[in-house]
Amino acid sequence: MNRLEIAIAAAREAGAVLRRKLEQTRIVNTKGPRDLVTDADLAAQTAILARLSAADPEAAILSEEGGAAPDLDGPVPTWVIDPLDGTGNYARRLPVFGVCIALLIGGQPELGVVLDPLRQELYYAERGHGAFLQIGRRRPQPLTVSAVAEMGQAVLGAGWPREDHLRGQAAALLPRLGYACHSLRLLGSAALTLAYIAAGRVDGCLHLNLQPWDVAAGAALLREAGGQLSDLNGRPWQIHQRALIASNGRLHAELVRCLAAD
Ligand code: 2AM
Ligand code: CA
Repeated sequence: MNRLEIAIAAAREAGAVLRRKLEQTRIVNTKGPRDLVTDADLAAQTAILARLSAADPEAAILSEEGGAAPDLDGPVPTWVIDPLDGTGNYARRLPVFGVCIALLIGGQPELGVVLDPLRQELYYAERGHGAFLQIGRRRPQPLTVSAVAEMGQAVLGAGWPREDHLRGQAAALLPRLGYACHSLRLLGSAALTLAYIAAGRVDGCLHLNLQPWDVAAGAALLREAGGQLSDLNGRPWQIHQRALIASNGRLHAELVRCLAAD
């Protein structure tokens, strides 16, 4: 198996765990204000770690739910995983959540996999080889971002931060997007929002406090699907930044301008 196949197999195993546990999931911990962990996050993580460490023992691993934090910028290939992106949705049985697995080398995503286990939608990309969506066992289809070039026609995703001070910033910024765009969607899963931009379903998004595991896989998808990622000032995305603007590329400059307006 090559690394993409390993990542896909691990994501499918975690997805099966999430499907199985959905109806009887329990909140086992509260990591911080408004930050939950369920037994399903942990069980899905266990499945992924077992698969990755057996199949790729040389690589380092960064996972949301624990373990040491490896150096993401170094030359050692590093798996960056979020066993469950959208835990808040999952705990409420809102059917918008996903499994994210990416491989980083030197801070750059080499490949990324996002799986929506309820819809059996598998999004994957490898650097230089394009991005694809496989639904069920059907033939994978290449992904391309939307052609929407005007804010007035754009459907935009956004996150609602957990931290009070970032809520203030979000409350100041979101109305700017909300007035300018066609409509807003707060989906509750940053990774699926990025996958949807790669698939042309959503045209752009704003998130103010993402972690590497929320965004690494989606960044791999978006780059291969022709999208763009940056910080709030339009500077090229890098793995350690918290705030993210992502788009189909055509809208990017306008998004940056709209958010910078005073
Ligand atoms: P999680 O479910 O894996 O924690 C919610 O808007 C989305 O942003 C989810 O993808 C959530 O990931 C992610 N997120 C991560 N850290 C966050 C934070 N501090 N505040 C809000 N959302 C966060
Ligand atoms: Ca998570």
